Amino acid sequence: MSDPRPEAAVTSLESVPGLLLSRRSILRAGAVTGTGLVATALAACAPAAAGPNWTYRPEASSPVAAAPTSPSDDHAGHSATPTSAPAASASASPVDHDAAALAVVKRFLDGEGATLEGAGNQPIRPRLEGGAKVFEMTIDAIKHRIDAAKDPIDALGYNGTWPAPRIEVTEGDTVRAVFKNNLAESTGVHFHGQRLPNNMDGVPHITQDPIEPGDSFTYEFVARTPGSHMYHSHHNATDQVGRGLLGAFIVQPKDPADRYDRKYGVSQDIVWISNDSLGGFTINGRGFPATSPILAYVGETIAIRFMNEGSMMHPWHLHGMPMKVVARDGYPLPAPFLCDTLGVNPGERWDVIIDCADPGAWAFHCHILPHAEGHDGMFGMVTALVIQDPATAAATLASADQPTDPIRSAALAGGSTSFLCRVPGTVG
Ligand SMILES: [Cu+2]
Repeated sequence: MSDPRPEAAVTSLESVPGLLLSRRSILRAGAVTGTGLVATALAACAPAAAGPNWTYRPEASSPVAAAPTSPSDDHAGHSATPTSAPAASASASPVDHDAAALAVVKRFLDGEGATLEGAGNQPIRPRLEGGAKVFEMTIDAIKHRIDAAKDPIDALGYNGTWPAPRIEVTEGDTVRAVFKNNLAESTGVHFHGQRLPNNMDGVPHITQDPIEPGDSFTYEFVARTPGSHMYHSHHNATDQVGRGLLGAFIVQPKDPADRYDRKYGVSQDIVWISNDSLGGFTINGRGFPATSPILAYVGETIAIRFMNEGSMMHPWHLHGMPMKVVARDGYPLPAPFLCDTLGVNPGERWDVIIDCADPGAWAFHCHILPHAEGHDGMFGMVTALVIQDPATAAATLASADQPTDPIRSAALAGGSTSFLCRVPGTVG
């Protein structure tokens, strides 16, 4: 059977300069990763041999048999588990699985995340007032895009984004966060993981009255629990958190020696908040192919802070190399351990350190497969750790292609999640 895919789609993978990988080397990386998701999708670049063209799809009588409007938006109702042999019936039109899977990967490689407005998880600078770090926050109804193909959805956001701005302070700081409720409904804000004065705990009818529409509430406390934490609605929370009222609250240790840059030599500190309600399965408010790739050099060490604001457990699986787990819920582990799949329950935060040893495009995804890949390719909780050889990367950076390097743009701009873990106000 001849390769049914358009040649242009195939060559586009070779022309992505940010990957700094030839098609052959991508495939070699794919061979190393075995049956992994990216390997599977990228293997679509290989000339088709005698393999079958995929025709499986649900029976026409199935409620999910209607064709999705895009390769990536069928996950809400579609079971990824084949329940029958490839359909011999002529009632359902055959779908070219490879073409659909390749198309969605191409959108990722073209940097779809960077094209979307309203990137969340951006740092917010406080105003200093009488020794307190003051954060002015609004609570808003917003339009939010999960990816470029789906219509914007009616969501909620702090300061207009999902995830909310990333609040980063130092252990011992006095935090004063003023929340103005611009919603048509009441709410409350909880700083999850902090040891708080009880009246600052943010649970309506328990520790405070709800923040009514048009009203404000000021949360003030000393940040005394270092590590990876969150802030989110604690009122009508299934709906409000599910629709986007969630964000990262990072408390850097007072002793600079305990920061991840000093302690582990990390050069990127990445926040990764998952959700699984409105908009399906998301990482930092986006679903694949609009998720942000992570870009690193061979020899670089990076940190990832997994945070789960959803209502399901998600086992994060990194191809190609292990993750060293160093903290849970902000508390350093007495004995860090290695793994390649790490289950993160709702409400939990797990911090991992990754030594980026081997070049390649390594799939990084939730391993509950219905959260990550269906018959039309990958969606939802999928991204890639792209590790580049420094010399090759330098050559590319010096080339004329660099300004239009889409994967780099996606990594750095499209909801970029990495930041240097410097304690504000300290040097080095
Ligand atoms: Cu999952």
